[in-house]
Amino acid sequence: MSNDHDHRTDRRRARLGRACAAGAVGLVAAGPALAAGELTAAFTGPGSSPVLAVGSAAIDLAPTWLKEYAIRSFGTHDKAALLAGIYTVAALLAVLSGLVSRRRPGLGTAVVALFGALGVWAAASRPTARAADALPSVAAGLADATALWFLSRSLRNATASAPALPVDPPGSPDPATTGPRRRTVLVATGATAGVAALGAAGGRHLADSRGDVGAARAAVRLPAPAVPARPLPAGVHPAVPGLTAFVTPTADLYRVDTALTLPAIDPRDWSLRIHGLVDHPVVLSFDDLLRQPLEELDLTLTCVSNEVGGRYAGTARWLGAPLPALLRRAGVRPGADQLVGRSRDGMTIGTPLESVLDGRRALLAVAVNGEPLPVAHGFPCRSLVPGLYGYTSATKWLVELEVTRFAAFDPYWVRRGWDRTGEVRTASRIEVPAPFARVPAGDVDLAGTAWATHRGVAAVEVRVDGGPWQQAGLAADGGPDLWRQWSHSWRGAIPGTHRIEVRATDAAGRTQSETRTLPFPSGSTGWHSTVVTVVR
Ligand SMILES: Nc1nc2c(c(=O)[nH]1)N[C@H]1C(S)=C(S)[C@@H](COP(=O)(O)O)O[C@H]1N2
Ligand SMILES: [Mo]
Repeated sequence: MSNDHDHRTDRRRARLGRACAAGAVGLVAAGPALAAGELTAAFTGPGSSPVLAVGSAAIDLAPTWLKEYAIRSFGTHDKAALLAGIYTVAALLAVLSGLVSRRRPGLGTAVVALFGALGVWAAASRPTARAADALPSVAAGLADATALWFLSRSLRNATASAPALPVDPPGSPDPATTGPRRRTVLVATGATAGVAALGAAGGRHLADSRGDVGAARAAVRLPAPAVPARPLPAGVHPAVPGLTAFVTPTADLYRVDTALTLPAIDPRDWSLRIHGLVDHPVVLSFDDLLRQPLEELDLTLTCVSNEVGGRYAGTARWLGAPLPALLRRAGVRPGADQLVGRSRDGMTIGTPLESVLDGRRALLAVAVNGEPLPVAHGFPCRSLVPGLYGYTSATKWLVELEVTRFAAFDPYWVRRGWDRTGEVRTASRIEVPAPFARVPAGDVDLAGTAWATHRGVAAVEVRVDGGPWQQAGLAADGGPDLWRQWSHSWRGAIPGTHRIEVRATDAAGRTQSETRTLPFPSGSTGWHSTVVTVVR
């Protein structure tokens, strides 16, 4: 091999080494940004942290297909997936800022400034934004720019201080990564990373402790209901192993919302304002709410994003103040047709007023299954309206109810093209046997759950391999606001692969349509089916 060739390889290696060092410097310089952002956000509110603000803006800007895709593929982990994506993009930009700073420090600063500006814009775009929400991103940008300037300068000095190739003998170590200057760079980089890690962890901790409403939640004393729920009839749940529980344990309730950080609301600082097209606007404190004649309501809540056979449905015993009575007290004016709930985090949810006032048991719920609402499910207060999907009825972290008109205001999901009524579609699913289960030949237990919330389920039918529909046995009826479980004995199943299908009919006599549609814009339709293998 020629000497010349060695030179070239060495030079290439040295260049690569320097590029890596510069990229690493950019990445490390983003550490103080993270720390400054978190520490500042501990005071301005967790939602204003640059990463979370950008994440929330991304959620609001995401097209419907992408949101549906995220809910479908990541389920309740959709937010973790989003944050992982944001951190990845941020890390790439940080590396880029280090690389360009090598030759053009000004350009590096520009990349950082762009990044800070993105955070400021995102924070300002939040529906609940205040001027102070820009501070964490500004602090992060300044910290990043300072660290980047300082670290790249020491890296440049280390590189420049050594004589350049090819004067060096072949194989001599790269000056940027050796010698006393190298130690300076390493120490500075390490110290920056260490301080940043401490700062970020400290900021997180501070934010968590400031936003912890666990104690306030534990201190809530729930009054006894003025109207207790009737006990559920015996036999609402067929004793088939593997079938969903009739009442969903609170920990298993599905969660769907746009909140990257859960609103932390101390009930002592909470109030609910009922205003708009009313004769007497009302403001209720949490104690005022608890002094209402509280009612218990057994209700199945479902999400419009639930796909055929999906798990975004749950049944619980809710406790709350009757909403129709409060609205009547406020005096709804003629012409009003929409009730808009606003949450502490700026979500708006619009409910047809006629649904709330037609006699159904709409609630301002404060408790579920005997406990104050979990923070993830709306503590301290959320609305519930039987028969409507969550996105048009179930505002969590509720702070405001505005009586208005559909013509006057489009709430969050309606602006994104979803149906403004949100009436729950009839749905049914097969839970037993599990998909692709292997079951012994002979009689096979089939079982599942169906709902047509507020209308009630009148019939469930199943069929095997496209054969004749057969009536499934319906378990005891808990009432129209609750799902209904079913079971059926499939007689004489013979070995092989079989397809089982289910469909339900609501109390109005309408049977689920076979046509498969996606959740957007008014809920999925189609028959759920499952494939099982019968073995000898
Ligand atoms: N503040 C707020 N309330 C919200 C939402 C939200 O994103 N933010 N999502 C709604 C949707 S789409 C559904 S299905 C229900 C889900 O309630 P859960 O998470 O308690 O099951 O909450 C509703 N209320
Ligand atoms: Mo939903």
